[in-house]
Amino acid sequence: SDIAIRRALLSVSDKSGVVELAGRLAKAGVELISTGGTARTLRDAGLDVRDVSDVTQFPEMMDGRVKTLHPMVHGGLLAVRDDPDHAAAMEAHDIGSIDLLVVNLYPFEETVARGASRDDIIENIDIGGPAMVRSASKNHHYVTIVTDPADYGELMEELADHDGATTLAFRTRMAVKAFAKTASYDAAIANWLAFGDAFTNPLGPEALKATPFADTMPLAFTKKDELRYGENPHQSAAIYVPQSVNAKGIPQAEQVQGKALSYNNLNDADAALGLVAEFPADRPAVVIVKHANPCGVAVADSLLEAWEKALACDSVSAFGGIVASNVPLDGATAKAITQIFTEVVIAPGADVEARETFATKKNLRLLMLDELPDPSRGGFEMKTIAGGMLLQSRDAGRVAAEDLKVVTKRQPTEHEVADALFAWKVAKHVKSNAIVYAKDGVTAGIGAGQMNRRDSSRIAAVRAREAAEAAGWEEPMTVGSAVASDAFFPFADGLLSAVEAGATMVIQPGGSMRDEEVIAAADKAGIAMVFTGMRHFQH
Ligand code: 93A
Repeated sequence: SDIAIRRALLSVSDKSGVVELAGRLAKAGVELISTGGTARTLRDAGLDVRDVSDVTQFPEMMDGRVKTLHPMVHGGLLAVRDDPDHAAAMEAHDIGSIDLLVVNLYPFEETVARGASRDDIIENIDIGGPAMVRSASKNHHYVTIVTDPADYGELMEELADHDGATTLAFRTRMAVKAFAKTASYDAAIANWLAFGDAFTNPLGPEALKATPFADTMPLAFTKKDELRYGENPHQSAAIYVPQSVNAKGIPQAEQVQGKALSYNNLNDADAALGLVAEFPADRPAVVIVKHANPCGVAVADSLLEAWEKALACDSVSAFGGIVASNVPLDGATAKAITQIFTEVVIAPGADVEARETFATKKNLRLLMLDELPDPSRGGFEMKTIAGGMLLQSRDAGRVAAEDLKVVTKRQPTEHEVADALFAWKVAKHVKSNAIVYAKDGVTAGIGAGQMNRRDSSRIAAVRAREAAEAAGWEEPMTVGSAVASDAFFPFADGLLSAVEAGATMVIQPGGSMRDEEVIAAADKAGIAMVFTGMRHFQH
């Protein structure tokens, strides 16, 4: 079962170690065949090499896309040496056997990782290489395959130990490695095609709706960290990042200080980052999240003011919360944040004073990002259910002032529209049923996760009253506020409880069977209402 190496084909992208290996082979009298770049490297080192194009009598063409895809190559790799029919075919077509194949593939994953263009990435999908690797590996009973420069040393030892031949055991071991290589190579490509594009190319909501899902999902993810436990201490957990995708989010953030993030921390931090990224950096915004729901959100002229306003919305829930800002942190804001117990702070940077302040709270985790993720980017969300998995394009939907349709007799003021759009942005990130009251760029009350809309509306109003009592305000901020509902009001009752709380404007998708009833109730109360035509359920 020892097979002597007489002819070798070398075609490598990673040229490291190839000159030394080829030199040893040449010295042992092995004929060397090579593709363009590899042949050049070997010739430059003074070695005698035959071009593949000479073997195939076909030029390398189409920018190298077609160089080794030829029967003269694959016949030489695939022929069963002791099969008379195969031997006759080789004879008839003058096909010489190839005993050793040394190939490593176009650096696909590295090309994705360096943020190359789509065309560049596509060009780095190796076809001829894996085809040869598979031919040689299938025929490992006769052919030796080596795909990793780290194995050249072992190959040379094998040849030295067996008089210029390899053993079946060696060839089998290398074939296992080779098939594992082409399998993971293809998985990385499928993963990039399925997810990479959508993660990196911002697609509009319409394009996302039309996103084709593959019949089988590659889902190649790499474990980034083991987590101490999952949502509860008796659950085990880990965090994974997608392979061959330049994703940006909490897993890619730099943790400046504090102990390792827990499963819940990561989940909450993601919610906080997703919401704060909705606010353009030209005005400071602060988001405080608890249990993956925002409990206070504000935009203001200064970051400190935004923090104070967000905190005032619900200082009870903010205890042990996750704080995110859309601009770099300054010392004054850092001092204010550290006045209360905070689990995680996330921002696109922090000045020296802020860092020094946070450093005094060694349990606080500080996460720094280069930039906030684009809220209108593509991407996917997945969720397992018993017996399966649900996959959907992420909710990249956004609503602007020009998308709003006024349905009431009263037109909203410009100020009301601004508050309504602010409330709408927040509501998108609140678990359904979501009701969000907002006034002057600050959340006045948030109602989350109730099974009916009226309860969410009432809870939000109660929060606002309690915030007013705690702060000693004359009236709750819901008075004169705009209120957002993530889905339509199925009945007038939810809207009426908002009117009762003092809201003067409503923003909601519309589309209920009872829209007329709800509009009539709004008209009767003298408030303004707009329809967005877009729903933002989040469960
Ligand atoms: O573009 S390809 O898919 N078409 C081919 O026919 C082919 N044959 C070998 N890429 C092909 N290769 C790859 O070229 C090898 O896998 C190797 O990575 C690379 C070596 O090219 P060169 O010797 O020109 O540097």
